[in-house]
Amino acid sequence: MLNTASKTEATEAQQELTDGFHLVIDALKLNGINTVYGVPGIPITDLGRMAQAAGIRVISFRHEQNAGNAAAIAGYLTKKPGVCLTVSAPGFLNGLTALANATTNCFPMILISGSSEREIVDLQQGDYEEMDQLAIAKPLCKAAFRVLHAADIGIGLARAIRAAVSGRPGGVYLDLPAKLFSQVINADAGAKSLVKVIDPAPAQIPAPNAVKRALDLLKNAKRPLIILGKGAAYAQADDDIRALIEKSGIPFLPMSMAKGLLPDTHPQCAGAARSTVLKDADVVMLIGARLNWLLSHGKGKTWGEAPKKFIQIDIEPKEMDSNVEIAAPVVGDIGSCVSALLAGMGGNWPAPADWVSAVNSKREENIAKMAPRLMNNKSPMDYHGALGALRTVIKERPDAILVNEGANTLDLARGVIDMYKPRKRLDVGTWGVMGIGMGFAIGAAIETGKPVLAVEGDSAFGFSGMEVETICRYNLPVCVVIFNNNGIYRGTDVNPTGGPDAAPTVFVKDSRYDKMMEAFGGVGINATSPDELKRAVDQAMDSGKPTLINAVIDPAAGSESGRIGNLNPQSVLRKK
Ligand SMILES: Cc1ncc(C[n+]2csc(CCOP(=O)(O)OP(=O)(O)O)c2C)c(N)n1
Ligand SMILES: [Mg+2]
Repeated sequence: MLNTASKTEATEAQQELTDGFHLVIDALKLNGINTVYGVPGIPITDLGRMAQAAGIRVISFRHEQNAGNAAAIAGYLTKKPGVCLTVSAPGFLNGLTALANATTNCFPMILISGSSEREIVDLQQGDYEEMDQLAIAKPLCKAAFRVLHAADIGIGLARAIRAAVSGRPGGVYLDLPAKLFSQVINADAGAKSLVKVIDPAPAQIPAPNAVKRALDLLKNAKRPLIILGKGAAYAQADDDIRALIEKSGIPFLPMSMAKGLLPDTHPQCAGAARSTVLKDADVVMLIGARLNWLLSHGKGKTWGEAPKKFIQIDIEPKEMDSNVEIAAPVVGDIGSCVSALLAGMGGNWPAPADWVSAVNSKREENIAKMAPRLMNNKSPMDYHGALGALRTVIKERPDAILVNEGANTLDLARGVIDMYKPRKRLDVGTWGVMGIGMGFAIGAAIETGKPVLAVEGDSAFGFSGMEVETICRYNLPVCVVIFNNNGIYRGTDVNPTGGPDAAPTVFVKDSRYDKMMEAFGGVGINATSPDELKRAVDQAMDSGKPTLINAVIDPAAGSESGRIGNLNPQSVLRKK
């Protein structure tokens, strides 16, 4: 009798089945991925439904690029890959911009996309949403994989996770053809096929002689400088980085998204003396910062005449000597490198006192110069008046997250709004890309639960503006402030022909973006002075209600391309 019963049970267990849908969900959950950002449609609609039913948070967007940006910033904030889920061909392509941007910025992200039938795609027979997605994704991300058999889903996801977060993080593409989802396998075999990734981003310890070489150079410097990049912020080695900087006494310069790693108000912060320190420093230590265009490639006018030596700390060996000679390369993960440097410094470290006081006086001079401009209460507002108000909002709420994009709106906010804590400033990053705004704001709100202030140029906002509906739908604590100057850079250009078309940089005058938020049940406010703006933002940040404030900025206040107008090619003919 007993024997028969156990036989029946065994047969039943053998017949228990699972399929591609469930294996993808189980693999995500097994690896602690509890949130997915995406847009539904064939072939992934049911995957989203089933994921939600299984307890995964499925955040549904209006456009895949914004879902992708949310996933990317989730990766940056958590050091776990953010997952974006898209439909085939057009949905995939919409998400691909975010994947490429994540890769450029070294944010760990996985774009999982459904795709059409391989047999038809490869014979180019015109399938529904036909596209060779794997081939297209490959050059734009760190790694790309396709899974054809349900039994390989576990391995496929494990490879994607490892590729995204180990070494230099980046974007990974995972192609899941429609047929895979309904493929059925034995449940037992399915469970055994799943892989829990152990130690997905193993520490990479720097070589002791590389650490010593760097410390020798730094110790003998007369005018040393430390530059912190967003790689340093990503590392979450905040205490050691702070200890290294404070023990060394060396002035530090935070790149945009590294602001707040140490407070911008820290006595060693050289943010307000940027041009002086870049010109005059003799030894520069880069921590998770690359010598790309944002640092003028480490050479030329910005870096002055004084000869310089560079120490570079980066996880990617190929980064060394990318633009100029690196005198002391230190290759390893930022946390391990910084702790090795700290340990090697010993008790007695010479503070470069003359240099520090020279940098301090320049900083104080520049801060004093800016102060009165930030206090003006003009209406319509100029950038400084409006930003003066927002600077106080963040000072009073150092835990809030600031998202920022635009041209003048970006460059001036970066300089004016002090940050006090690590990973609170999220912006256009390495590419200076417009369109990250609402995706980053939503991703940050979902992942951290903290209030988000998104300071957006009116053009920048337009790239992701429809997601205000998403913000309302999930009732997220996001306050969007649009610096409405009627256009790109300025709203004052005219069509030189006198024809009826507006100039290419100009938008509808006096638009009321606040009405967009009201359409979805959020709070919309039109603010015309810094005082009004401050009151409205305070209220939004304290209430946590989805809010959009249309901040009316003088259309003549901005400058072409903000601070990077020099990158515009000039027509010799036009100048004649
Ligand atoms: C994807 C993308 N498209 C276009 C650009 C070019 N671009 C740079 S800044 C900008 C908008 C600047 O205007 P706005 O956001 O209104 O800021 P403002 O200077 O007016 O404050 C544009 C379109 C870009 N950086 N990224
Ligand atoms: Mg504008």
